[in-house]
Order: sequence, then C-alpha cells, then structure tokens
Amino acid sequence: MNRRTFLKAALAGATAAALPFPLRAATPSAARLTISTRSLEVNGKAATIYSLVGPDGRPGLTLNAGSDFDVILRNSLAEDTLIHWHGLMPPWSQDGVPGLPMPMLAAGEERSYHFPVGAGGTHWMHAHTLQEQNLLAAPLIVRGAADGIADEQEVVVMLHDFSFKPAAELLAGLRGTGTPVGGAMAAMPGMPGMDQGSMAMGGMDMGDMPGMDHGAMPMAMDLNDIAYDA
Ligand SMILES: [Cu+2]
Repeated sequence: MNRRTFLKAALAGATAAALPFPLRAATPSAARLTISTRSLEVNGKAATIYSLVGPDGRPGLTLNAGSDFDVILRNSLAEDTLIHWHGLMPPWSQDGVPGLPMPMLAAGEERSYHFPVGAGGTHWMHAHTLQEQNLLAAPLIVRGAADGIADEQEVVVMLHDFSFKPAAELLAGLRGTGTPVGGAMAAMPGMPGMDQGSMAMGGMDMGDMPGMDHGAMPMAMDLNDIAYDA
C-alpha cells in the first residue's frame, strides 16, 4: 500500500466512522447564502462568473464575533458545488472541502450550517474546486467589538485574478496537457520548441519587464504562472 492508497483508505474509514454528523440545524432566522451566476464586464467584454450572495443582496457575509454562524447555503447552479469557510474554525463536518467529509451540494440542494463564528477577522469563502477560478468566492467579514463602535466607514474590496478561459483549460495548461495557459506561454527556459527570443507575456514583451534578470534567466516565469486577462 503506497502513501496515497493508505491516505485514501484512512479517509474512507474516518468518513464512515464519523457519519451521521450531530449537526445543529440552522434556526428559522438563519442567513441565506445563495450560489448562482452573474455577468461581469472585464476589459469591455462580458463574462459569466459565479456569484455568492448573502441575505442583504451583497456578496458574502458580515457577522459579529462571538455570534453563531447560522447559515443556509443554497446551490442555485445547474452543477455541483460547495463552499469552504476560509478562516473560520467550524467542526470538520461543516468545513466545506468536497468529500471531506460532506459531498458537494447538488443542483438546487440546500445545507444548514451552525457553529460558533469565533473571534473577529477579515476572511473569505470560496469553492474548494476549479469553480474558484471563475470567482466562486466572496468576503467573509467577522466584526469584533471594537469594529462596531469605530466611527469609520467600512469598505470591502476583494481582488481576484480573472481569465476568460475556463478553469479546466487553465489547469490543463499548468499540467502541460493542454494549450498554453492564458494568453502566454507559462514555461521554463530551454523547453523544446520554444522560441525564447520572441517570448511575450500577456502581450507584454518580456524584455521590457522591470526587474528581470535578462542574463541568467531569460524566461523567469514560473511553471505555476497563469497570464490572467485582468
Ligand atoms: Cu479556503
């Protein structure tokens, strides 16, 4: 049994032993969080991306420290998905990594979450799948006691790389099993068949990039790089 097989077997055993989970059901006043799609204009071009909208019609959730994470998550997509509460410390069964241990939500399915929010912090929520690349992510703000009394305007800005290419295509490019990633060649120097002289990244001539060492590494782009559209 190699390491991977062992881990798989261990996880399967743990999953079986832990089911069914003693979940506290969401209350009637639970916040509803809905996964669907929306359009976004990027570089003057329309794109369909995911959306993750809370009860106030805005992306994500804002909660108070010390309260309960009391949420009903609805999948309004036509595909499976699941959301991971990044930065919070829920019981393992509510963590939101697909299959560890709960399966993804099927199209139209809802799931209740109920656990202590914990201390204040600026977190986020996201799909632990390729869907994240297509912006299935949103802010998850937990206000501490001091935040509530501060005479400040809260502005939440969430930055995300964007590519018009489907996530599966980007991944294939990273794995070297598909077309080059993004609009550029994400590859190491000396790869066969690559013309390092005319290499450009996202339309920008690599020779013009500030801070690049043109001597030793004419192609200092990492294998993991994606040339995003925005
Ligand atoms: Cu995460």
